[in-house]
Amino acid sequence: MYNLSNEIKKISEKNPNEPEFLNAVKEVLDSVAPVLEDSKYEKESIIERITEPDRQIAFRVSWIDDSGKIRVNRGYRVQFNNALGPYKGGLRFHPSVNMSIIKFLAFEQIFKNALTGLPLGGGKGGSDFDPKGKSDAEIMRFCQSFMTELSKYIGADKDVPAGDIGVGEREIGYMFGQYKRLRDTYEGALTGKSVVYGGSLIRKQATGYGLVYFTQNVLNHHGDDISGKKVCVSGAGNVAIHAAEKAQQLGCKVLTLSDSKGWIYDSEGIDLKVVKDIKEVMRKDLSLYKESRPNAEYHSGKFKWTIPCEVALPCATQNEVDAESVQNLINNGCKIICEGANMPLTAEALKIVLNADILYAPGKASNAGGVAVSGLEMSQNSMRLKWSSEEVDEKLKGIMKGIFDNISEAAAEYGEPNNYLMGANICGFKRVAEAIMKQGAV
Ligand code: NDP
Ligand code: 2IT
Repeated sequence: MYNLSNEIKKISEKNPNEPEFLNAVKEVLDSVAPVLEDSKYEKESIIERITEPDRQIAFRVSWIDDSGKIRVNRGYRVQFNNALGPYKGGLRFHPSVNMSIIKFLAFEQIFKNALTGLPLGGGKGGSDFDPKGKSDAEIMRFCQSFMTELSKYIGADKDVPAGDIGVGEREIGYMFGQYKRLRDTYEGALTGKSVVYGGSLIRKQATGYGLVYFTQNVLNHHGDDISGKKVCVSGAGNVAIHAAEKAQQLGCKVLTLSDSKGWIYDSEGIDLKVVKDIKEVMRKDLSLYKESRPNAEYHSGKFKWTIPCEVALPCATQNEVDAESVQNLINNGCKIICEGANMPLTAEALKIVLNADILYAPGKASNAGGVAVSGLEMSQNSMRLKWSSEEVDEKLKGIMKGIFDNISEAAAEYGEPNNYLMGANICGFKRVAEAIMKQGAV
């Protein structure tokens, strides 16, 4: 049987200077400790195999800015595990991107993708390129250069990237165009494409909508309903906007959003038309919100979750919610935190939440709607057909319900029925481990 602290020590020594990755590994291994009591996992070296990526690729991306100067960034793709299907996971363009962050995201993605029940392995990629303040032409030249190298490693049956922070429909379009030109093949090697040329309806909305469907499932299970709830959301990107949109459609009042510069509080409920115009059309910051909604508040700096709410949906980035913030939520009577972002709670904040009287769902379960609809986009591309919005939305609802049912069953089986972190990690881990064990010494 495994000695877990020994294993964690070995992994830490093998991956120095990778705090985000090590944090993600520790969280999963801590949760699955009761499963690992079965000695078959140790016999089959599952921890060693599941924590070592199949391969991690880093490459130079040279591109020419509008002044004619050659600029250099670093690109990454971590192909972590393909026991269940082709590597699948987003690309992040943000100056903070490094190998530790990409490895942590790829590691989380393995279990998230397993939870969807679709045939998807786990991977993630990106670059330290900062899309902010760049012209469309600069974004295009960067994406083309990035894909010139990435195209050597991906393919519809091999590795299928999508969007993440800083990568949306525009960037996917430029990368898809370049991939097609290099390969001379029209295949679904990327998801999150525009619906104009092979994207799935509802993909853009899927992570945010799925998050709210998931939250509704948890609340229903506890004899409650999302309708009429006060909701705080952080972030103002793809996930945050569509989470807020679905919450409003289901009768919630959404009070806050945030971005990297500051946050807004609108006691009458956020006007998403104004937000979409600022963030998606003008690509500016939320300080402009007050120009259209003078009664709203704008605060520069970090959002500390000080506005009382019943539902909290962190949808910006990792480690955005610290101990003080979760304490604010708990003190103000928040009932549930469901993660739209990947690992938005710091390890310290998570510890507080797990010991408090508040429901909590980890991102690998609650934000899996995005990659699930990416899986459906892959199916539609392979079949050369297109499902209606209603069809995709129904499938998304079914997948989110399936994830909740499975993880709550796993949590109950291991004696902690409300511990959805444990349920998600156990359920995802067991699926991947079973698949690895059936495929021999790979
Ligand atoms: P976007 O780039 O569309 O939006 C990100 C938002 O978060 C922006 O409002 C951005 O602010 C803010 N933000 C990013 N980094 C920071 C930071 N360091 N500090 C403060 N604010 C920050 O990304 P997505 O909405 O796609 O992704 C949000 C989260 O959801 C990420 O954790 C991502 O991994 C996760 N996720 C995304 C999925 C998807 O399908 N897109 C699927 C599942 C999870 P600003 O506008 O100022 O840049
Ligand atoms: O974190 C995620 O799940 C994503 N960024 C979406 C991945 C995908 O392949 O759709």
